[in-house]
Amino acid sequence: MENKDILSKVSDNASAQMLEKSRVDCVETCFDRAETQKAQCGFGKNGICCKVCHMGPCRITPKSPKGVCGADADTIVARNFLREVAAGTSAHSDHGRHLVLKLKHVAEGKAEGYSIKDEKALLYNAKLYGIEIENREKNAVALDLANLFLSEFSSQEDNLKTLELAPKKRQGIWEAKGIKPSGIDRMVVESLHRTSIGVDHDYKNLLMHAFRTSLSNGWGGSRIASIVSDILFGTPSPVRSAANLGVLKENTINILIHGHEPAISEILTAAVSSPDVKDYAKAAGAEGITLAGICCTANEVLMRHGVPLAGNMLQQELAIVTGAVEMMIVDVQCVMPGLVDVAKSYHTEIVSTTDMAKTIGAKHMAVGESNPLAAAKEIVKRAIDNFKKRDKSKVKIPKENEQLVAGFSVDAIKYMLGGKYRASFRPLNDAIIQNRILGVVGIVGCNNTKQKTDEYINVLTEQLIKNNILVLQTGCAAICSAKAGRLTPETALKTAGSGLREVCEAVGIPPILHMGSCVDNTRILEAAAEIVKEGGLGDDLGSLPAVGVAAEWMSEKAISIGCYFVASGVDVFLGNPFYTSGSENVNNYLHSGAAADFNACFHYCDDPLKAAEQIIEIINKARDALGINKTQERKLFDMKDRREL
Ligand code: SF4
Ligand code: MSK
Repeated sequence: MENKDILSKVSDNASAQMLEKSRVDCVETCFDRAETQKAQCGFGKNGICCKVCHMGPCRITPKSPKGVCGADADTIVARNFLREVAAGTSAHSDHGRHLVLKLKHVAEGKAEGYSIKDEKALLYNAKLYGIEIENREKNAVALDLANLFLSEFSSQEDNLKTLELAPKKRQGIWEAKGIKPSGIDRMVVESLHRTSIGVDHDYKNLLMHAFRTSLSNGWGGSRIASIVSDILFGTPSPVRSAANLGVLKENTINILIHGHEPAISEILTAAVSSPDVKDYAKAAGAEGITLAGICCTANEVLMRHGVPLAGNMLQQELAIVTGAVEMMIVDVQCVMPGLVDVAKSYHTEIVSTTDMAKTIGAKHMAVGESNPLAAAKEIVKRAIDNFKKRDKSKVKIPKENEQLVAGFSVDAIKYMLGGKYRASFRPLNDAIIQNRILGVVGIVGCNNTKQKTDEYINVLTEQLIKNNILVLQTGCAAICSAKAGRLTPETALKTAGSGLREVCEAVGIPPILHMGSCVDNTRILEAAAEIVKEGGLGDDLGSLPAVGVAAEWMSEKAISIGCYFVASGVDVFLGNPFYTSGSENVNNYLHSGAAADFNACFHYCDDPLKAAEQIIEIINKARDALGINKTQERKLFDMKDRREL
């Protein structure tokens, strides 16, 4: 691969160096495989290939506008879309379910190695769901909460209780449209039923169920996952750390954790810092152990322990190409099967830890229910044993290693804004009303080999903060800003607009807030619901000057996330398109018609600068509707103002 080709694929220098090294080492990565997959199937891209029964596969063309059963493009495209939403919903929600079961086992005294780390979060959430907390043992409260959450998965007729955390007006919209979900599992099963041969053929009916299913993710499975993670592992608060492949070290044992579910990575974090494991590493001739993360497992342990970020989605193979990784420990989601082949060229071992996610060629070492800490230590010691196999001639660690601040849970933001005794969103609402902050944009999602990594996210983020828009980030998008050095107040404030800078400096927050993993997108909704509750910016999520962006998305999870944002009233920009263009009706509904139902829809824009302009236009329209789009008297928000609050 020529240097200019490499620079057209990745934005950061560390990735470029490793991509170049992969060429020298004759290692194939996703960037090479993307080349060999270049002529991608047009039927797949347009969503007009159907194989839900074995009379097919049927493909829609002008000459054959209907499948064997008579299904047209609208039906086929809508069915495919709903199946993607169902898959995304199931991934996030199953993650949530595993955590709820862990909470249940903790409450029953059956989960060795785990405990309730954040009792305040337990009591706060139990109260939120109407569970009695006075004079009760915390385990009894936790058991009730876990059982309530399990019923959110299994409920057959009742609507999800978690929906009640949304503003009343939005709940009314869901009721009126008939899309209030009942149990999460039922929504996913019904999605598969409806899309099987000969069931639901009305594209609009299928799409409405897509939105209903997504709500069972955003206001169900994902929200529950974030709540339970906070209870079991602690609610994140601001923490300093570092990002990019330069966090790996020449003289330490380098272990990467990759995937999504925090239960295993929490135990691994504990194992790495235990004295016997540290001594074992020293005895192996290393200066210590460097634990770092990839993708959203990285975000989980960064938010709670300050574990550094080695990289985002498309850096998972490049991290191994450094030649300095003793082991990559994986759990679920976004883990490429290609890792095993890359690892063969170095001494790296890939270890899978959960029975539901195995890869041929990876060593499987389950971290189960019985003595998980011992299992985690065994894995880490195996990584240490691997250190002696490292071939120094193959080691090249890029220098890139940017400082960052992360850990902005909703609780932490409230605390930063209002202080310990008056934690509140009021100062943010006032700053928006007074036009110091124009609006809020959530930038979420992945990297995609179809786009130069990180570029869309970086360009858009810079434009937005320049225009006084507070940016909330999660997932691999947040890792992208971290690598660009934009997650410290010091660097980000240099490019922020004057109003945003004033507010951020007064309350001590950066203009780009890292709020967690991709499951934590619900923290963005939680923050939006808090802003509505605080008052002065309308009575619905749909009235806020707020927009969501999935800039470089690739996963079915991102489609589900986009749908629950739109159904919640938040417009969503996509940096690459859905596979829906084969049906004008489906495409038009998603990209404009939905606005009549939800006051929000999807927008596809492949140019981040144009996207910034369109986002600002949407935000200004929302401000006009709220009657706050006039220049207010500009005034610094000082300590006196905060005390008066
Ligand atoms: Fe073809 Fe209809 Fe079967 Fe789909 S469901 S594969 S369109 S016959
Ligand atoms: S890991 S879903 S690539 S954000 Fe959550 Fe990153 Fe997207 Fe996976």
